[in-house]
Amino acid sequence: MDKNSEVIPFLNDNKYPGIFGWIFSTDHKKIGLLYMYSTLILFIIGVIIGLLIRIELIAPGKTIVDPQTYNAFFTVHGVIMIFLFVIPSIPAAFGNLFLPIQIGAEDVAFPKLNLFSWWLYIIGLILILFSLFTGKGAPDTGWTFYVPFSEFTTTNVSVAVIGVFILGFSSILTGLNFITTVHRLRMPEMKWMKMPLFVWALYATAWIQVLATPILGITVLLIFVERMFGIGLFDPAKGGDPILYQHLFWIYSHPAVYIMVVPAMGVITEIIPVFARKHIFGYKAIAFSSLAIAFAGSLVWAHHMYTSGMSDTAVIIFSFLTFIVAIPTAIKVFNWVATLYKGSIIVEPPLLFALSFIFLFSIGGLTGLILGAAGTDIHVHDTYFVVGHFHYTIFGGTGFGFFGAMHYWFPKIYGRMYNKRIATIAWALLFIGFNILYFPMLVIGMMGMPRRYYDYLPQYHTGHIISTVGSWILAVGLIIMFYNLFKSIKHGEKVGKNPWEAATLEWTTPSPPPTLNFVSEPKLTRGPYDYKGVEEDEQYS
Ligand code: HEM
Ligand SMILES: [Cu+2]
Repeated sequence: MDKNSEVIPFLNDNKYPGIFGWIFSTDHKKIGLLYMYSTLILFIIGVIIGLLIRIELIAPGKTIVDPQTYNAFFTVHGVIMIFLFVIPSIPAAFGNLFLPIQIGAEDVAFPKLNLFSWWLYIIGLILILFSLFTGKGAPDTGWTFYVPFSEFTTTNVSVAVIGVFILGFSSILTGLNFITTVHRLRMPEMKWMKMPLFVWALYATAWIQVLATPILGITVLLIFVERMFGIGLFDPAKGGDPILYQHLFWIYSHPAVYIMVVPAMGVITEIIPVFARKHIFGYKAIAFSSLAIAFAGSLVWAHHMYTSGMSDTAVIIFSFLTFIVAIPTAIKVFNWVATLYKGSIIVEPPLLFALSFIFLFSIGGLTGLILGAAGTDIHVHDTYFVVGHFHYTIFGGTGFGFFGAMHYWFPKIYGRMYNKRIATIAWALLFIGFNILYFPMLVIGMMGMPRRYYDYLPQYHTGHIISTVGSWILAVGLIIMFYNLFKSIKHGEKVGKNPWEAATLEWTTPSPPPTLNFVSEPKLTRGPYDYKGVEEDEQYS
């Protein structure tokens, strides 16, 4: 393989000078990195606003901002984290980077559409940023834009919802591209049951993106229309129905939580067998449970609406369906644990993130059952218990899955390794800070602390102090983690093709991969989790 040294890695292959070589590139890997950098910047902005929220809440009464600004803070924090970070992050960043390589393809099915999707993301982002600084102030509705408030408020909701509408298109097009890519561009030897499970997870996600996202697009567009023309869709005073809005919103937004977490589960499924040196336990069960989650997860939207006045029968049906989703989810967790069982476990940073994903996501799932059960939900509905629950699921799950992906694929993307000791220290701080930050939220939520409140009663004070201190520990962990990764892009130790001795196709091509992904026609010599005789990493020379 002397040819490797002549191959230009995708990072240096520039048709245009400077930044244009990136923002006009149709290479799926560059687009993946564009998404990764843009979603990470948004994540950092979202975190800074989250830290400000926590500082405001460290004591009752006013601490740093007035109530109106506070409302803008939690709205913008939520909108950024959901629509600009977690939904696009793993599929658009790591899916773009590795889906084609894992199936032996040169690119996605529609490379130009892929670039266009990123541009739509940026346009949506610009509109949302625009909405913060123009008109009569940043939106203050919460990220759910619940009517009728979102129609009466004078803040800049109209611009923000158009931004969300455009982001929806970006997501749909990415999904469409991935579905077509998986169907049409797999190398011939790669049958469905030989695909890496990350590809399966992305495939299931792509279907949700294509089928559910249009509903969100229409819904936010209807808010815009009603704000502009006052035609009485959702406003009861004009004969509209606010509950209709909630149905439409959650018919998308519940499946959206699976857009966020199924790809992360895919990442975990790649990491665990590599570091347990064992074939994944229950390949088919994991593949089909991704599809099952996508399907069953589309039927449970009304569990967000138990308190909105549905019939008892409806409540019971939606509660039952919600519990059904726990089955394919639990199948995955059992299979990960079974893979680890009696494995020859090698503790490396990606595995630490994967293990904390399992732990934190399980707490998220269990608290989710408390919310999914109609009886207990009545007590904790709209309290901090909900805030604790979804941070455990989405940040503890998807967020840690994303960090795991960064640490797992970093050497492949940049051809260098980060400092593993620093990565481990960062991980420990993240994990500890995370629990100190969010666990008290579950407790004060059960005590009755309402969600989205500026001020609170003295009995919640201790919980808020602990939580705010936790947010600082977490922030230190993030700074160390990003510093370590960022520095290693240029200064990390060089690595060869396959530093983890993994078996999927991306590890058979040079690090970083060349523009068309493979130096010579890729060959499928083993299953994706078959580690027998995986070649030791060649030293970089
Ligand atoms: C340092 C990290 C973070 C901190 C300190 C933080 C803190 C908070 C706090 C205190 C609230 C509640 C605001 C209120 O109810 O008044 C909140 C809300 C929210 N957070 Fe975070 N958060 C962080 C990271 C994240 C991440 C990574 C995500 C998504 C992946 C996220 C998604 C949300 C959403 C969607 C809301 C809206 C809450 C609602 O609808 O009531 N947050 N965050
Ligand atoms: Cu839901």
